[in-house]
Amino acid sequence: MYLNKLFSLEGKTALVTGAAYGIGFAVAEALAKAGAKIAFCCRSREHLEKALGDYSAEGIDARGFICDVTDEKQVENMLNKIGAVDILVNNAGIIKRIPMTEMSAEDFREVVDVDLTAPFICSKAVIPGMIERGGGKIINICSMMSEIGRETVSAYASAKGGLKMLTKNIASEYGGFNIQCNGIGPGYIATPQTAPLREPLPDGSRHPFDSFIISKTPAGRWGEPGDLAGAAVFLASRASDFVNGQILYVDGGILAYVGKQP
Ligand code: NAP
Ligand code: GCO
Repeated sequence: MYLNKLFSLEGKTALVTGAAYGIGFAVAEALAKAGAKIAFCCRSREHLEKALGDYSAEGIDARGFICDVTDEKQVENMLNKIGAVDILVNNAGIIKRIPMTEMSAEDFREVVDVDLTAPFICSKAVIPGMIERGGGKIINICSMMSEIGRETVSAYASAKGGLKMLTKNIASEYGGFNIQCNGIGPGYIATPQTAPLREPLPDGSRHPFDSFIISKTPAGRWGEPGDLAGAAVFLASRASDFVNGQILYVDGGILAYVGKQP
């Protein structure tokens, strides 16, 4: 009973961006199962239709919208249709794996636009309503790359590092209005975004990056989108009312580990 009350999202409306599949879908599913009403968006009509069927198969009555979150007008129109948002999850994100010296400024800007500017646009749009209603929750989906880098992901790491700081800044600027803004830093999670890193080689052997991640993760496996459910419900619920500006890494221990000894 006590735990139900602490983690219940009954009566709350959550907007999860980019939740047609992958991490966003799993987070929206978890929030719905904790009692929240779900609104989600994505860019493709095909993804939207499929997702509506997938939510419905889980017994979730989700409202879906076509909305590119980098476009302020589209975000505004979507929010007018949704009404009050108590929980915003900035999940929509893209990655371009290109060595930095070969990457165009245009490609770099596109990644920053989706992964950093869009969370600014969506948060900016819901904060006034949250203030009016006495509070709210914003969860930014960050990354290992909010802390560490690697070859080919300069734009993504720059955006996700920036998203960590946007998280801390929203917490600093609006914490006094009972708004908690925290991040979740997923480790390597098996979704379409990371599928190219897991694709078996032509001879059927494991992709070297796949083996690398398993050896680099103390849990010894890739994460599943559902691994993020607990952190999402915690950060969306009153259980986290005095937690603000934090990034909760859900990574099977990667960030704690120096790597397997040779
Ligand atoms: P994904 O499988 O590629 O799914 C991305 C979702 O975002 C899709 O629903 C996509 O639908 C939507 N989307 C992309 N750009 C959008 C835009 N401009 N406006 C609205 N929707 C948009 O990605 P994922 O792996 O689930 O990752 C979700 C988030 O977690 C991302 O921010 C990612 O960087 C982060 N993350 C992922 C991992 C991982 O290992 N997978 C680890 C750490 C962090 P449409 O294509 O229809 O728009
Ligand atoms: C990559 C990956 C990562 C993950 C994730 C790690 O190419 O290294 O795609 O960046 O998606 O964000 O937390």
